[in-house]
Amino acid sequence: MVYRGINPMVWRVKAKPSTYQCDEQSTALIMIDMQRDFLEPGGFGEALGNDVSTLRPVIAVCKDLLELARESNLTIVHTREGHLPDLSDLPETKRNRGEPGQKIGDLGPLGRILIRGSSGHSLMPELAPEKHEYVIDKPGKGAFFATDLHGILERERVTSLILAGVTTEVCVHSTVREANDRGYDCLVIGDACGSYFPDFHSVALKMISAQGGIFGKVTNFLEFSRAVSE
Ligand code: C5J
Repeated sequence: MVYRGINPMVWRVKAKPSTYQCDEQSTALIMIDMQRDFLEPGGFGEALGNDVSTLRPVIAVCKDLLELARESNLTIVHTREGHLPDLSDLPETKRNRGEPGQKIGDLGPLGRILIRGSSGHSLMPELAPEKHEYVIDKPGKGAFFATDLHGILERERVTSLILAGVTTEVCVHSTVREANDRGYDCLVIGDACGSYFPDFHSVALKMISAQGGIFGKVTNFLEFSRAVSE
């Protein structure tokens, strides 16, 4: 549980489609699926036929964002997509989808692909969680499905979410949509998100901020850090 002061700092972040406002006490950073399985060769991302090097620039931005969130005392949640070793939480449809060279649960260079406890499932070492930070293991794309994320955020009295991670159009998008339906005010840090498909990345961000911010708002790390240090 993060310490709560009496007068929380209010931040106004330049964002699309309009200024996003939150305060340090009711805001959490949700760092989505920054796992070796998505970012390193030999993992799930590559097994699906993707060039994982496209995601590498995102690591440094996520690291800066994580450090800023730590300095600002935000509630911090890391998520990891993955499945139980006996695959009991893996729908057949998900295992069979995409005809990857190797499927979820198969043995690859990073251990069993997308299986909890394998080295591919772990978070990138640069973004390793600190002891008091939450780590949510999720079997789906959205971070609220079949997890206790909503309960944790309610206990922490969090109402605003800052989102980053991979991939923009899949797990980030699914999580933003789920969060929006649960009443959270979402801000996506665009350059702290990444996709194997640059055009999907930019369209996915546009889809969030379009129509008056139908799912939330979008900014970049520079604007967020400016607002926090003002
Ligand atoms: C995918 C994710 N792309 N974390 N997962 O399968 O976005």
